[in-house]
Amino acid sequence: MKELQGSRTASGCRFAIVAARFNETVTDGLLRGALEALAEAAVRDEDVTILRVPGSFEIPVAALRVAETGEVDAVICIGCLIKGDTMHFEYIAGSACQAIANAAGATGVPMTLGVLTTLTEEQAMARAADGPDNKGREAALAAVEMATLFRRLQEGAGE
Ligand code: DLZ
Repeated sequence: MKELQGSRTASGCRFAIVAARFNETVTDGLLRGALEALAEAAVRDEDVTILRVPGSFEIPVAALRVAETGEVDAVICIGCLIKGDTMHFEYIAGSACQAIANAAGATGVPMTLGVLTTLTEEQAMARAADGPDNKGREAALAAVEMATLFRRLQEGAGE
């Protein structure tokens, strides 16, 4: 029997972060959390590419494009949808999350979800605050685990 799992450190792995500008105060907090987590995981700055997109609706296509380059081990998706801000909340949230999952499935590149969907700005700010509960941080940790899991799978593929 063989059991594989990812690691908490990912030196040598390359990551893309696709970050929406809409609700920028929140997404900047999520981005900060993601970058801190990658640094703690021994990921070098030169192995991180940040793609800024206008809003959450544009995240999936950017994530797909960067994954298709074959130059990243995982993509961290960062955005913030606040229900009060948009009549399209459910539509954008549902389609963006589904399209991110589709892009991951289509490319085989792990894509992790740091896209907040909250009822209020206060809830969003709380999830983007510095500290262990920052959702950008959580998305980056998941990306580290998936990237290293797939590297190990690749290394063992010839066995
Ligand atoms: C238009 C819009 C609205 C109303 N609300 C949000 C939001 O809460 N969070 C977000 O990330 N983006 C929002 N957008 C922008 C859309 O995601 C998209 O960028 C535009 O509709 C242009 O395609």
